[in-house]
Amino acid sequence: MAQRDMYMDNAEAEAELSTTELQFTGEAQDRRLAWWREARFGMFIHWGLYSLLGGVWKGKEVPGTYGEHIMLRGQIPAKEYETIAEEFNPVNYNADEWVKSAKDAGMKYLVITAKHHDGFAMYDSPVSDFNIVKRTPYGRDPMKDLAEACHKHGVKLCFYYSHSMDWHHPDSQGNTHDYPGNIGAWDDLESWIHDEDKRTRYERYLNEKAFPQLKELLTQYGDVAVIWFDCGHKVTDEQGQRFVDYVRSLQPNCLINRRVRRDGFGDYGNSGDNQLHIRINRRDWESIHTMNNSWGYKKTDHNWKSVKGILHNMIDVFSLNGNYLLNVGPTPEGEFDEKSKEILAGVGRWMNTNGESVYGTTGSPIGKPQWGRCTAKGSKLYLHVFDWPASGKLIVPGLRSRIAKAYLLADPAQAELEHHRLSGEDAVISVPALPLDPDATVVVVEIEGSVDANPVKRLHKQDHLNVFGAFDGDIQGEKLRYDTGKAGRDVVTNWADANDSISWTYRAAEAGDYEVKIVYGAEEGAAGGSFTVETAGQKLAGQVAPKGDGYEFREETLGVIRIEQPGEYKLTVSANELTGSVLMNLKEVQLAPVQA
Ligand code: H79
Repeated sequence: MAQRDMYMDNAEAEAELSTTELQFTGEAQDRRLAWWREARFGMFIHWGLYSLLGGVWKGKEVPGTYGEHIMLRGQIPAKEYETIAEEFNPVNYNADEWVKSAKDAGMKYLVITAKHHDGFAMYDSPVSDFNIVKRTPYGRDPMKDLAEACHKHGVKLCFYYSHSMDWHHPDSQGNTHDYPGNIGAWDDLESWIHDEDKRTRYERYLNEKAFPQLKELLTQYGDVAVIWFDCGHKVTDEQGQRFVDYVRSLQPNCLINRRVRRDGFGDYGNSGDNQLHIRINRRDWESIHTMNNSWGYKKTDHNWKSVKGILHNMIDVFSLNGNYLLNVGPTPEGEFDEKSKEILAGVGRWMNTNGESVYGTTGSPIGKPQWGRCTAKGSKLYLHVFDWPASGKLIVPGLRSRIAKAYLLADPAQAELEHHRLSGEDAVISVPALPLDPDATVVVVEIEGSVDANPVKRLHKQDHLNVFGAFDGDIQGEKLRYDTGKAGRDVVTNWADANDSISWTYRAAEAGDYEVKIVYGAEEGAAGGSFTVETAGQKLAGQVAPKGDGYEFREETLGVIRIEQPGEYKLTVSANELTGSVLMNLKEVQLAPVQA
């Protein structure tokens, strides 16, 4: 848990903020955030000296996922790392092309690494000559061109600045291979805040480099829309607040992400790096994702996501009222690689047709429908259908408002789709036999009056498998907790207490039979036991069969349950007996309709 908390801020904590705290941040923040809430979609760019190495040092791949951490993971001495600058010459860099490709992909803002943890400034920094203008044959300031291109094309310019860590400065944090007396990469606050020497020297780094460089970034490039800070767990509340105040004093409209310190600081929050699954619909948050695994260019990283996967991920975030930043790691020559360009083009094609369902929208009022996701704007709901209904009948679950009109967003004629009410809670829309876009087809629903909806999950009797994912369930108990939500980690884990359970609420619109399946991982030698799945007064028993590392998922069919009456029900998975130190990592429960 500590490991996880280190580098993400807590998505759930906002719900616990008192109303006075919210009022305190209210109006000015609303004004600052207006463009950002409208924008929804941006580009992240990780580009620095590390891009030149592409994850390889002296012919060997350095361990670790992130190319931009090579200096630390490879324990490369600062003096040696400095020398690679002599080969950094991104002659193919064309700021206009970068900004245009962001714009073509539908992105409204761009966040670029002005300085990452390695301490190298990718701009003209009078404060530290460890910068691209002074140390490379390129000798120019790429941020100047980028600022111009952004301002020209109407894309917001934002800077990532590593404030808390700097592996080059002798008094900062992280680099103990050159500076053994420094604060280590894994050291927590407690380890140094009472250490006079470490604290004084760290303050010197802040005063000598971090604050003055921020001033450069906020005075040399015109309007900066966001300063994107990282690893705020490494600074004190007081230091974090100083960063906030300093940015505000230089550019009062510039947004600050919460990683400047932690919850309660800055303007908006972030989920974890590459976190795919998030639990709640919160105000003003941003999800950040790479196209492969690394942020900075890495020659050996070929684990590219599909356009469809990225689109589903993005739309999921939008439906939870979040913004989405998609990362590109340009090459040392200053170009986007072919694969990144291909992905951007695919995403751009979708955004070009469906952008209306993204910009200025807010999260779903109807929860997470089984067939996809939903976003909303004014009197329109945008239904993002991932799983097209074979019957041609798309059920809009929990929509109590009357539908005035329904049509396909990609249809320029906006031909009306037939629709009718199933009940006070549900409506149904007749859709064509095939989706217009197999990745995600958007159905627009115009409603009468304001939105009246029920977000409780509705059970489907045809077309869709009913999936109850761990991240959508509510945990009861002491030990059980949500995993990181990263790829393959969308489970509840640490099921170490037999009294713990997880449950979901759902609504059945009609009677029916469902086959119950459970999907879980269980580590050999660690997990094991028995459990019960209970719903609508019926119980099904199961036995955990351990296999692999706890994330090798297996599916087990437990039996059939019958829903006799329409109504709201609870589905609960509880432990009976633990035979290992934990029960299992539960991923999901499925209710598959059984045709009578
Ligand atoms: O910029 C990207 C990552 O490089 C950055 N956040 C995204 C946006 C990031 N910095 N740190 N982390 C993510 C989390 C990893 C932290 C650690 Fe470590 C890995 C702590 C210890 C091992 C980094 C490498 C700090 C010390 C070594």
